[in-house]
Amino acid sequence: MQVIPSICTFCGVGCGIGLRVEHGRVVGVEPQPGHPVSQGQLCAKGWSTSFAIDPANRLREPLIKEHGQFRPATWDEALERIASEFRAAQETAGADGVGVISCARATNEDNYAAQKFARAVLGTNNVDHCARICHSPSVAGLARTLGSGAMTNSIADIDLAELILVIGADVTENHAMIGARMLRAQARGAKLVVIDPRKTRLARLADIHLQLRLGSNVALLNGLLQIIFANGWENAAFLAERCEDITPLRRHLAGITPEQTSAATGIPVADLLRVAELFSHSPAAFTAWGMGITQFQSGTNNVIAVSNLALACGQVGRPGTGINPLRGQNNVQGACDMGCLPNVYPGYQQADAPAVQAKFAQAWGAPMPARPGLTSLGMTRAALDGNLRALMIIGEDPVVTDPDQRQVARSLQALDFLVVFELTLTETAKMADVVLPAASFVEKDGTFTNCERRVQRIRKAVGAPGTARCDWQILGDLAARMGYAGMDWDSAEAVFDEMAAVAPIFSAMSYAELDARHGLHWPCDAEHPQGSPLLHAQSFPLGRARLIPVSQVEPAECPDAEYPWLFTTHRFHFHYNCGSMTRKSPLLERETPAGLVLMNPLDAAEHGYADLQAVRVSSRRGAVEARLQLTDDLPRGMLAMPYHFREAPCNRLTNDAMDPVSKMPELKACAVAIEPLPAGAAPHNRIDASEVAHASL
Ligand SMILES: Nc1nc2c(c(=O)[nH]1)N[C@H]1C(S)=C(S)[C@@H](COP(=O)(O)OP(=O)(O)OC[C@H]3O[C@@H](n4cnc5c(=O)[nH]c(N)nc54)[C@H](O)[C@@H]3O)O[C@H]1N2
Ligand SMILES: Nc1nc2c(c(=O)[nH]1)N[C@H]1C(S)=C(S)[C@@H](COP(=O)(O)OP(=O)(O)OC[C@H]3O[C@@H](n4cnc5c(=O)[nH]c(N)nc54)[C@H](O)[C@@H]3O)O[C@H]1N2
Ligand code: SF4
Ligand SMILES: [Mo]
Repeated sequence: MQVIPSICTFCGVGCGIGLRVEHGRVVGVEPQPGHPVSQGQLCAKGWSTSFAIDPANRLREPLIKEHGQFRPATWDEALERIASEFRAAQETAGADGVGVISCARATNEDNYAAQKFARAVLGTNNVDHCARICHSPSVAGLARTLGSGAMTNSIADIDLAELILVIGADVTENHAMIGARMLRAQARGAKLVVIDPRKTRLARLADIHLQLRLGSNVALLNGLLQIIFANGWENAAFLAERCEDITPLRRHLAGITPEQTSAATGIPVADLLRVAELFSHSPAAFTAWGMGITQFQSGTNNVIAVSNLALACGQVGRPGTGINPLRGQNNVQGACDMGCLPNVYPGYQQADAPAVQAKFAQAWGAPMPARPGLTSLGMTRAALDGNLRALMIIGEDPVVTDPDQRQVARSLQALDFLVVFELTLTETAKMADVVLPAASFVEKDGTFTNCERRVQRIRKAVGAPGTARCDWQILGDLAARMGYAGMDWDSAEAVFDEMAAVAPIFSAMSYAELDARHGLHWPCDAEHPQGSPLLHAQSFPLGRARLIPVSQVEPAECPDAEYPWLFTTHRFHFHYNCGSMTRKSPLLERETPAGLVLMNPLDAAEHGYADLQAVRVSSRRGAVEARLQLTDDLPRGMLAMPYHFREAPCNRLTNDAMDPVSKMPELKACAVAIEPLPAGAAPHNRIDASEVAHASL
């Protein structure tokens, strides 16, 4: 048996795996010994990788829909159809009448190709990906406070931290190897503080759990900061040396009392005082956050409030500290870095800057679009309005993972043409006119960039099933068919080298350098040839950092007489996003086999519900049936669902009210009603999205 070193395909931790290959098949996975991130361990999802990519579960040939049914097609026919449909859409609706949604699960090389295809071949900046509904508020918020939106420190800094502050992240479940590292830090004496409305596993083990009222993040963070200012616990030297004038922020917070903060958040004054004192006095505090603060209409403000707190206490720019958004997908950092965003080119070069446009027009030999493009939800809305006619989705399943499923289904149906590149026939792929089989990460060379900006190599271990191909190859062929010759690379390495030549933050990276060690952190250039595990030690990209006054904003939809329960969505350890990969594993499927609605047992007793009872949950946008699971993880008055289960799709309920800055939808809060199903009835939901688009749910 051969063991080929690679990187896990699931979350942004970026664990090192070995692919066990026998007779041309990946038969298992083992941890890479000595890998600096995973240190010889993997979580349950990593161990179960071989099911997720098994050829038996995969698309093998292109499919074209005729009279509502898919039939197999040749690559020639499928690509010709895509080329002509995209050209036709642009003739009717202009260059911006088409769009590309790229894939944070695919490689940097695939993502570089996707945005180059959008800009150089289609002539539009309509390119985006799932970061929009993930960490876009972190990117927007930190751009305003520091000038750069990535993790400032590295995962290894957890080993050096004296205090770890986790806000709105369920780390043991979702970034399992980072969660384990935090618990090891606590065992050696670091203090662990968790801010979360649920009693997560990490919250139960923490030294202090601030179980705040859901959505009261800015009230809490402002309140902590006011206690720090009132007691003179801020880091005056750091503020004077590294930050802009903080007088406006001091004034903004001056009137707040700990009692008011306690009333607004539900947290006892004594706990507020203790956390403010611990955080401000710690020699090194590592701050990390996730979807519990970004997925709100106040997402950008929430991130700014975290940044304010860390800056005021000087907890950034040194080992063991940092302002650290825990990026979710294995390569979501990379998809952003590659420029799969409507406003930036590779390496965060601004799409509306004439000098940048001129640079890429010259490098790629094609005119560049003048204006920034639409976001992913902007594209689906434009489809409904008839302004976007053709869409390419490379490895995303918005029918299951975007808010307000019926609206998403209607948008996709309103398109003239949809093409999806996928490993399997997802709910979104079922809606497509053409589906292309994509090679998975074990069938290609390339790179993934984990949450700490570490670019790591993945390697082709086996051939792809049927005629499946790498996303960058498919895009290159399609480009040639559409009359553009600048994407005819002969290897993933050639794509990477072209990328490194146009994106200064990668200029000193090459496959040889990445192979020689366990990857490199960007920026990696002439000044930092060994990469940059720690950012902002001397100065910030903005020069001085900014502490910006922000105020508490409640969720767009709060419980009322008609929809009396607060509803939130989160993740389970054993399943990953739309579930299209982890649910192929019988081992993972055995652990959490189906959609559940979580409820506090005291609420159940009061309203007469029992564990595993079948219920119907409804919001202003739709309804879903599932079974109840009683758990005191949840506070009273709140219901929660995971979003991995296509047959119990919680995104039928969620609200697409958006953060005005980042366009993040409010996936963490809306209002719902619940009712029992008749005795003996089992939960049942219509799954077919084309039916869902028309049904009254
Ligand atoms: N097992 C597994 N791992 C995954 C994924 C997966 O699907 N499954 N997905 C990956 C992806 S794409 C991402 S982005 C990451 C996401 O990882 P996380 O950020 O951990 O994601 P969630 O579980 O959605 O939400 C995190 C926490 O936010 C809390 N929360 C809700 N509202 C509030 C609030 O108002 N304030 C605070 N402070 N907390 C709140 C929830 O209770 C929850 O515990 O995980 C990645 N890893
Ligand atoms: N209610 C609710 N909804 C949410 C969230 C939430 O917390 N609550 N979280 C949001 C977040 S943070 C995120 S990131 C999104 C994730 O939403 P999605 O990106 O839609 O979720 P994934 O399951 O990761 O889908 C990726 C698809 O890519 C395919 N794939 C994997 N590798 C490749 C490849 O190399 N090439 C191609 N072409 N395809 C590939 C997989 O088969 C899979 O179907 O969900 C969001 N939706
Ligand atoms: S922690 Fe994340 S990267 Fe590591 S094995 Fe688990 S899913 Fe894979
Ligand atoms: Mo995410």
